[in-house]
Amino acid sequence: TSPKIKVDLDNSTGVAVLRMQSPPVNSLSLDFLTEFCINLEKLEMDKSCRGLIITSTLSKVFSAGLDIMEMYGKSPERCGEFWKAVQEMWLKLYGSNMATIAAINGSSPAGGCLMSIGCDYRIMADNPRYSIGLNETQLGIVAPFWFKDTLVNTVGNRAAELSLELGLLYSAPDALKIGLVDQLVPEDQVLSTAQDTMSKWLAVPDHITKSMMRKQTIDKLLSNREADITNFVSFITKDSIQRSLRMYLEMLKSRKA
Ligand code: CO8
Repeated sequence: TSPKIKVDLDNSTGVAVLRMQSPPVNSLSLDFLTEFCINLEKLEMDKSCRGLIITSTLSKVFSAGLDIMEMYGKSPERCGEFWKAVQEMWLKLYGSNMATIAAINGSSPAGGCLMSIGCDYRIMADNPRYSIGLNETQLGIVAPFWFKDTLVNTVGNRAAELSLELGLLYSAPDALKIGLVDQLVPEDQVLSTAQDTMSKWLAVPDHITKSMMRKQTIDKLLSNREADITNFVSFITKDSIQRSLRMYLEMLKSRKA
């Protein structure tokens, strides 16, 4: 199978661009997450790499979030393995020593939003048709505490409360208003703006402050990792939750017709 992720490291700037290239929607399957983590680990260990920009090669979609097929009709063991990979992706990204920028050039629901808010800064295409948010409640599922924590850290408690309880997806302009993204630029300038912005982040020569800001949130998952997996598996394998997921999948398919 062809790689779902392509990484280009510019040795002169120390900035890597990670492109998600898994059609149709860059959904986060177990294979995708594994590949993502391997790439992140490589960059993290590479002393010459100090900045990471994450973007998508697909038109219209940054990432559709967790692959729903990984949560539907799968064995508890497989669900556990999948969830561990989701945790790992977030731990590596949120805790990265690199400066990280999400160049959001399309829609970014649920897990796509988690990936975006795992970065230090977000630049989104100024297109009202693109949306971003933690819409889990609309699928009949509950965003885990560390999704919630990351959102609270990004937009504050009140905006996070509204956003999570209603499962809101924000259009790019609305996302800017609540601070879910930091900047909107024309679609063809998303990556170049990310490159320019990165130089500002790299001019500040430490990641200790970043770690100070994020450590508590990360430690909370680290010390509850197994319980969080058990919790996910028992939740997602419930008949009622499986029914919700099936209905949501059917809705996604019928929307197309
Ligand atoms: N997983 C699997 N398949 C998907 C997903 C997904 N997340 N999203 C889309 N697809 C499929 C569609 O079903 C469709 O399949 P097919 O071609 O066979 O009909 C194909 O991808 C293309 O999708 P669209 O036609 O919808 O493409 P568009 O370009 O029109 O729209 C969007 C792209 C906006 C990304 C749209 O597909 C969308 O809204 N997708 C759903 C996004 C979503 O709600 N994801 C939530 C995933 S759950 C999650 O990430 C966190 C879960 C936390 C669990 C906690 C439990 C305790």
